[in-house]
Amino acid sequence: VKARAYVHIQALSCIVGSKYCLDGRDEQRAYTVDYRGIFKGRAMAVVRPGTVHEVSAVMAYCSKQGIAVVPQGGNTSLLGGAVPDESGESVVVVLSRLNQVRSIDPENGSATVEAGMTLHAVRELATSVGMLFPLRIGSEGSCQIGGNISTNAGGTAVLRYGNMRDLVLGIEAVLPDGRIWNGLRKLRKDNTGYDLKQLFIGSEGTLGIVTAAVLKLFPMPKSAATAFVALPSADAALKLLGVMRQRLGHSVTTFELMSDEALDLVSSHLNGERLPVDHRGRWCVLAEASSGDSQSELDSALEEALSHGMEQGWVLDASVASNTAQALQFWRLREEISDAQTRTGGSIRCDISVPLSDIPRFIALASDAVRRIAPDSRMVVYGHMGDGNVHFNPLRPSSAGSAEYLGQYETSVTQAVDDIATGLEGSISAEHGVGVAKRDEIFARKSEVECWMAQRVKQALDPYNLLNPGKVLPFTPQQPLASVAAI
Ligand code: LAC
Ligand code: ZN
Repeated sequence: VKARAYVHIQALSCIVGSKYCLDGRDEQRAYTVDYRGIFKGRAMAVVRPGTVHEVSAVMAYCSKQGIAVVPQGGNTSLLGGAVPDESGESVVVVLSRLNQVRSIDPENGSATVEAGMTLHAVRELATSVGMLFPLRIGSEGSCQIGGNISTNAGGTAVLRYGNMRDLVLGIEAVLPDGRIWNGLRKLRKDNTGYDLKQLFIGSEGTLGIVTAAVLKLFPMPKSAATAFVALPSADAALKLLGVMRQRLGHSVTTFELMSDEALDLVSSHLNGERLPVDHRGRWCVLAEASSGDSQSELDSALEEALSHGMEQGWVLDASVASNTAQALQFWRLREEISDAQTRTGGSIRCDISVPLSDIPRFIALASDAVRRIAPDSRMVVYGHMGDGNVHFNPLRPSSAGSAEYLGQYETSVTQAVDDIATGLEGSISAEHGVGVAKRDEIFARKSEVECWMAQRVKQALDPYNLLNPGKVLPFTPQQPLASVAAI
């Protein structure tokens, strides 16, 4: 086995250069373990190709040799979708060196970029031509466009601009046999058959390796207004959102809900940072509006919506940021929650969505269910309420150890929370995807016909199960090459 691996490593080094073919355990670690240190795999080699042709050559070689390939972007996945399994037999293909801007066309409202550009770099690129690339997630400094596409990333501007799927016009991908598909179209209309790029969006690298994409750019809003609001209940938050949408229409860009336990956690993580509101209820909301109108028009529309909320008793207190620095301070309280959880340890992470109107009901039912199973849990609940999506993440009481709490409750709490979401016709993975962590549970909950269709798509594009095996779909052992040849 060792001799065989040696031959493969030599061949891969010839393609990408020995400097970019890592075979030592230590130098591989940043790519074989996820950033939270929860999913730990091993690889035969980690390769870092510099061009799409090198990606293609690596994939063609691995395909001929029957070697599994795990594509990886910024390695910020929460569900283990981007790291290899423990067999040590797969090759991790890291896209970070494919980080060039291929072209930018402000008049068409599009930019063609390679998969390894960080989201931050793409947002800066758009800004440099006076435009906006609206995807916004906390990991923007590390996560990469290819990963954003492969996981159909969501985040905090979906309410206004949609998920990643809505932001992609075209794709270039390397297929499991190594061929390159150039689907880098810059069109807003193209009804010429199956929309094949959709197969690569959200399929977590199981059907092809995304190497470049044409992204939509938007006019940069002229004004933005950010509010931090305290509310007595999730139901009040729903009502406030309704009023904001009535008064501000499409300008409502962000509507993020946070429970008091989530805010306690993040504020201690930020060394006791004070909240922008004096009167705290059970919940807070970070709301942002942005538009092409003047700042004063936007401000007064937001103030009106908040005053109306106060009169109705839905709003207990509200603070509107008076400058960008203050807005960023509000944002930090929201965006640091996930990291605060990672550092604290002992979070059961459920990422659910239900029809927006059912969010308060979901939260009430799920909180009751968790209290029955694990009574002292802290209800760290936060997320993208405007999209009907909350991260419902019960946290260990401070008296309990992380491993102890997770060992005792993770499975039963997850099942209970997911059952409630399912009962409300919701999703048990709204934006974090499948990876390995959610794979079996998701498949067990889907209908036979849906599982059949997914398996057939996989078989059609990747008949030998070489691309990211064991992710998204139930694990099926790889076919040996002998039977491959016979097919
Ligand atoms: C967030 C990540 C965890 O919303 O999805 O912060
Ligand atoms: Zn989120």
